[in-house]
Amino acid sequence: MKRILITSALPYINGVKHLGNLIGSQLPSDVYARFMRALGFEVLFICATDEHGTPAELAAIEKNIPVDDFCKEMWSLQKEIADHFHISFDHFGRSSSQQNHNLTQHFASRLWENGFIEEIEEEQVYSLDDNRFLPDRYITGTCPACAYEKARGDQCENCTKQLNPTDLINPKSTISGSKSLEIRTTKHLFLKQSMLKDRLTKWLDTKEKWPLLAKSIAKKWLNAKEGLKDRAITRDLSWGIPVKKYGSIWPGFENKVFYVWFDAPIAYIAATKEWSDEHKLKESSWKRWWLTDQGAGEVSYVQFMAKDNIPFHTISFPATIFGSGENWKQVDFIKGFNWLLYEGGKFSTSEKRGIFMDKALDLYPADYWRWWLLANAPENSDTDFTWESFQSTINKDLADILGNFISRVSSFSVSKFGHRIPDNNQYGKLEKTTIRKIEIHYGHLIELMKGIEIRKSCNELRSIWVIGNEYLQEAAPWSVFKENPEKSKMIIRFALNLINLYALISEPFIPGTCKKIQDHFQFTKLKKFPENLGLFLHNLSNKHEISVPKILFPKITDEERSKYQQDFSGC
Ligand code: B3M
Ligand code: ZN
Repeated sequence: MKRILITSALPYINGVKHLGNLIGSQLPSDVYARFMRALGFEVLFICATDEHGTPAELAAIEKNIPVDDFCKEMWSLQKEIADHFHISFDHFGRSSSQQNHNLTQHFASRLWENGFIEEIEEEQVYSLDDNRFLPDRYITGTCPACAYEKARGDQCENCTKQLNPTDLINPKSTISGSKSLEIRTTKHLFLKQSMLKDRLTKWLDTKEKWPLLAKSIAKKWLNAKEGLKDRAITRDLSWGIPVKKYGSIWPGFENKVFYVWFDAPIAYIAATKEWSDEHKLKESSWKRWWLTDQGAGEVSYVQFMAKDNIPFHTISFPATIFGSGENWKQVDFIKGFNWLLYEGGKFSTSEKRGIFMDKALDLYPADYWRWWLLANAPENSDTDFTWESFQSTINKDLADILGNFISRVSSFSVSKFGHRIPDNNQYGKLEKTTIRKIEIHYGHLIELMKGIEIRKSCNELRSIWVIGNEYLQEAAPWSVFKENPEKSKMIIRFALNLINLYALISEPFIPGTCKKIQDHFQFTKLKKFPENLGLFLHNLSNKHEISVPKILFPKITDEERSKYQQDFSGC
């Protein structure tokens, strides 16, 4: 497999995302994309905003602007923030694009043709004052089981009982607070997933290598006691993709749109087409990533997402693809993430608890956040962000280990040998054993990244940085200098080569800093990682100019830590 298609779950449009969202998909997918590019794979890295559905409508109403203007504004804000976090998307599209309208309607038509869509009449709560049908979770009332007063129409948060809106005592609309509700019948399209159960099961059985999280969630749904449920793929809303069949409005669905979870995954494909349209490429350039009979057979497709998104990606979207009867690429590997907690509790937008992506960048450079989040990625269980941990990780790993190495080496070099790189490259035994040690960890790092083991990869990278410090300690150029200045030249030259290596291979993790280091020392920005470390560590030439960079990672002080702990603890 020489080509890798990578998608990050689409951030929902209704607001700026928090750090938990960042580590749940965009950030790990970025590290993976960068690393795979550096290994020489042809990578296409796609994301988009997920723009439809009731929460988007409500957020726009709150801001008092039309929902399409709201989405446009939020899309550019989210794109800008992703850029500041150095997320290297090849394209950041929008689920509301024309391309996605066309494709979503295309999929629905194909599913209909193949008998996987059924029209079903349902009873649903209609709010007279809001003038609309209410989605279950926009109805609250008293739980019949535990008397909790704020139970939602889909579930009671207090006793976890699954509810129907009609179970609630004293139901009201959460949008307006109105109690003038009535039951009306409405017609929806249902995707008959149950008909595809065997096909899905067989397909999932071939995914032995998937992480447990993704597989177990998928299996749970497939093998649910009540069977695999068919899903409504339309909604009584105005904001969304119009329900069309073969290009014209689906009779009876004039005032309805497709359900956001039907069109959102299709937007992975549509955003790829957006990318190709934007760059005025041939049709074949996006199709070779998505259609197995047009080149996508040799693509490895990897999706990144938080655990709550897994059912839609392992059941509903694959069912849509299978049901179309066309040669669309199915996902090969799903990397799912658990929750990031904030100081022992949940991140909460409404309670202003936790750190949001825009605020984070006001406090510290993107790489501080990237490093902490990656080194602590919630891969095997939920993980707690604490300010203590953030402070100690950044101060230790980035400031004391990596930053300190670079500043010690460069300042010694400048003070003893001036602004040219010292010219002795006759490495001795210690240098050779150091290279061998690094080679071992580098090999692990590559294997771990190929398997998308983010935390473990960070450990390997950190070990490679530590080896530099240990080398310096043992080689002790400052004492060697007194008796043997030639040898200390060699030591420093080797150490400067290590800096060159660090700036290259740390790039997927902390790209902002690595670029800074490369610019400062005028290192060549190679696109690919070296295959032979021994050779690479001889790369710097005599002409190289050396000076001491400004402190790369100012430490996080106790005062800062306790101030921010206060500031972000919520209202
Ligand atoms: N928009 C993520 C969320 O808001 C959701 C992902 C869609 S991926 C197709 O939970
Ligand atoms: Zn209850």
